[in-house]
Amino acid sequence: MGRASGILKTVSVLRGRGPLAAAGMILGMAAIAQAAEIVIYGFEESLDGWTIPQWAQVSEDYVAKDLKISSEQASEGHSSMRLWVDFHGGRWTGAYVERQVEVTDWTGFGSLAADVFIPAEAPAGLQGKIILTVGDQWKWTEMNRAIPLTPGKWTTITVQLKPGSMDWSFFPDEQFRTSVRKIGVRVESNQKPVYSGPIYIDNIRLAE
Ligand SMILES: [Ca+2]
Repeated sequence: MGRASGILKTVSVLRGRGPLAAAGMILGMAAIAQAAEIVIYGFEESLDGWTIPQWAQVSEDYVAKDLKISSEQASEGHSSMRLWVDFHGGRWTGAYVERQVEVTDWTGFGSLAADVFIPAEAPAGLQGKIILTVGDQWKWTEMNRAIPLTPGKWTTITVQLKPGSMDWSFFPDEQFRTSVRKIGVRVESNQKPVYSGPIYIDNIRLAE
């Protein structure tokens, strides 16, 4: 099995589709092999299983109110995932969404990226992070820094998955990307700014 078809198989299962769907994607194979990057969640037809987890819905620290797909903004295709948030300021609050993945072995991939958009009228100061839940113990694993989000623009948040990556609070070994359980994205306000409105997430992708 060639590298591209191996990735194709992984992606088709990540998306929860069968081998027929994978065969249907073969036309895109050359592009995948060339770009070595594949969109795993594009929010074109559904939320692809993404949710605001129950614990976040009942936590005072977490302020995401509603989640749906929207054609108001997109960095890939025609729609994105829209998260309605209510950052009231005065202390740390976050808006977190996640999805459990079906294929946990990401050995073939070197990085994960997600695009996040906040409207032009939103204040500066909001920041975003990718969070993975990994391993047999389902360890919550955050990036070691948050990425500033620029109002009116898409911001790409990228994390490296390979051994020795500098993006986490520890240096991951080869084991790290063999057991990925969940992908999460969190936008946070550390005491400020105050913002109530939409945040858009799109084009969640893996690259070699
Ligand atoms: Ca999209």
